[in-house]
Amino acid sequence: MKLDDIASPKDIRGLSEKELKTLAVEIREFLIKSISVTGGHLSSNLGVVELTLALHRIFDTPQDQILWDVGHQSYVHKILTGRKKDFSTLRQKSGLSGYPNPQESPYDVIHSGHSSTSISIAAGLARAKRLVGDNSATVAVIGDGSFTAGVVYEALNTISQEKLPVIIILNDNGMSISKNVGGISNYLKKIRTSPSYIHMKKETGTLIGKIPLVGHFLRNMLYGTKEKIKEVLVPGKLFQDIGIEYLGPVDGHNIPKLETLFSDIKKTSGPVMIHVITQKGKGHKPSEEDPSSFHGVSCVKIEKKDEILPARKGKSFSNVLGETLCELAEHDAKIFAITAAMTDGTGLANFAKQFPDRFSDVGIAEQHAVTYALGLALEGLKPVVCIYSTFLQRAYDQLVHDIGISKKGVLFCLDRAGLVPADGETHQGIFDIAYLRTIPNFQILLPSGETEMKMMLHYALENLDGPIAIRYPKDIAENHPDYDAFCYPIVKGEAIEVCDGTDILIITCGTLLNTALEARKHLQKQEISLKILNLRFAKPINKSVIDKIAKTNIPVLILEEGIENGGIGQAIRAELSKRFFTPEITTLNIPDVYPQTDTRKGLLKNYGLTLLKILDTILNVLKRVES
Ligand SMILES: Cc1ncc(C[n+]2csc(CCOP(=O)(O)OP(=O)(O)O)c2C)c(N)n1
Repeated sequence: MKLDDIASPKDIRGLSEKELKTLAVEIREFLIKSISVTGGHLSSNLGVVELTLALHRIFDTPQDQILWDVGHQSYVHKILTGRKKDFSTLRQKSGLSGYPNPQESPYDVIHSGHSSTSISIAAGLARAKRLVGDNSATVAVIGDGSFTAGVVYEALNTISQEKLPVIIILNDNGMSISKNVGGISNYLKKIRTSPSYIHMKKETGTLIGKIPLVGHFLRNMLYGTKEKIKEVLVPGKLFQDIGIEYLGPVDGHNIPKLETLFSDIKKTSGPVMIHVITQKGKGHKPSEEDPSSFHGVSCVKIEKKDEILPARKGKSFSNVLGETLCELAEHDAKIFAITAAMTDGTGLANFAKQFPDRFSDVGIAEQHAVTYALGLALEGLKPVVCIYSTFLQRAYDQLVHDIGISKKGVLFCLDRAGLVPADGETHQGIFDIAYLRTIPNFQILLPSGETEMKMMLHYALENLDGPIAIRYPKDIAENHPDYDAFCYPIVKGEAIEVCDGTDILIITCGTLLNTALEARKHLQKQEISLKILNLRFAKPINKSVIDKIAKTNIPVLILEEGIENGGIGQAIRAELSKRFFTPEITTLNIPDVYPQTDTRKGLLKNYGLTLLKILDTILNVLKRVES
């Protein structure tokens, strides 16, 4: 069977063990080749080839439902469900999503991208199926990294209480993006390295049973003392004790073994967990040796890690954060950095090495990360929670209830804020300005480039008498040559008049300031003069700033990389509406939609936030005002 001949899981169900082995090799070769061109999640997918084959052979998908937690490891599933031909478009505009997407295929149950939701969804599905007598299987495939999130335990509580027939496949490779952390992770490791209960139960039992005369008696005695033996030998006792049948650990690259287990539990009437051990990056030496670097890659040369392409030109905002935080922590022993499983992504790798006593990776536990920071702040430390904008959404109540009310000094560094390329709607960082603006006592700052980012970090850590957020995009932190941020010290709520002009006032902040300055240069040639106000703060915006805007007698264009509802534009309009005079205002931002997969440039263009689009808008506004 050739990989190209697979149109659906039906095509793999009759294959021999030998054919499956060949197919697994072909799938790996295809993944490596294809991701080397498009980029994507490599090592996680290489690790689940056999697991995915076994699942689709034993379960009657799509009637039996498989939920891929996070969904970044669903590429093999996509290949086996007729989507191999689309892999050249992976993570591109109108292309194949890098995550499950029900609009792509009936085999994808639900959109995902954020971790640890699969067991809760499976619980809901299973409960609903019970109501209508549907006995199709509900399977949640979840990695050990995703298994660190609190919501997983809320879901386990329900499936145990309601005895729901949810089948949990715990895909344990010992890794999150980086090494998995914490007590649960250690517990799983203990199981991984202890003798297998399945061995004891099935193989020892069978062997003993074969002993002439006494064998049967011995086996019964063995099972008679099962409870005692369990205490010593049963891995996964924790799960057994909360009412979830635990089976494993089992080699996740051994298809016959996996299939025997899956067949055994396929028609389970209660919750079951199968603990599957896999190797992240299997079959690609560089990924096997360094699965973190190959977790998510832009493009990859097949042989060497150091040939990851493309080499990014210039420092990213994440780099600037990491560097500056290290510099500041050298002189300030109170600085303490926290990440939720994103040490590398947020730029904290060096900080973690340099200041291990003042660093904590809490696993995929954003809610806990926020409230943990409050505890540190109560003891006088300066916690810096480094987190992606999209993942901080998880912790809204912690922000409101724990941080906002206490007014304690916690700095939030929101990476990947704004429009995020390649990952699609699940990872957009466009909501943070709106959700943080609703919370009393928060300051929100947006740096335009490297210098302002550094200044904002200094400002925040020197004035950390309440919650502060600095949000910045997945982009290069470039300083614009026409704006020397150093000349303007940061003052709470104060905006900077970057340049004066007579035709239109541009109000903006963050990296859009650089685009506005480019627009100014272009329009100078047409003798159109732009006045530019860099807000710096999305909150607070001082009354004096609003007063100045209110007095403007030229049209205003507000540029913001965030959603319209609850955004900066709306905030300014609301303040102005309290005054008698309001200037003519146009706003460019993201409307009430989930932006789809695209490049960052493509996304900015879609919402009118590129240079050309801004020039267009300015000319249209001026035309409208003239007529
Ligand atoms: C709420 C949330 N926080 C962070 C992430 C970023 N993230 C994506 S995959 C991943 C690691 C998941 O580890 P695991 O579940 O063990 O899967 P593996 O990649 O090891 O197969 C993380 C932290 C996310 N997707 N969702």
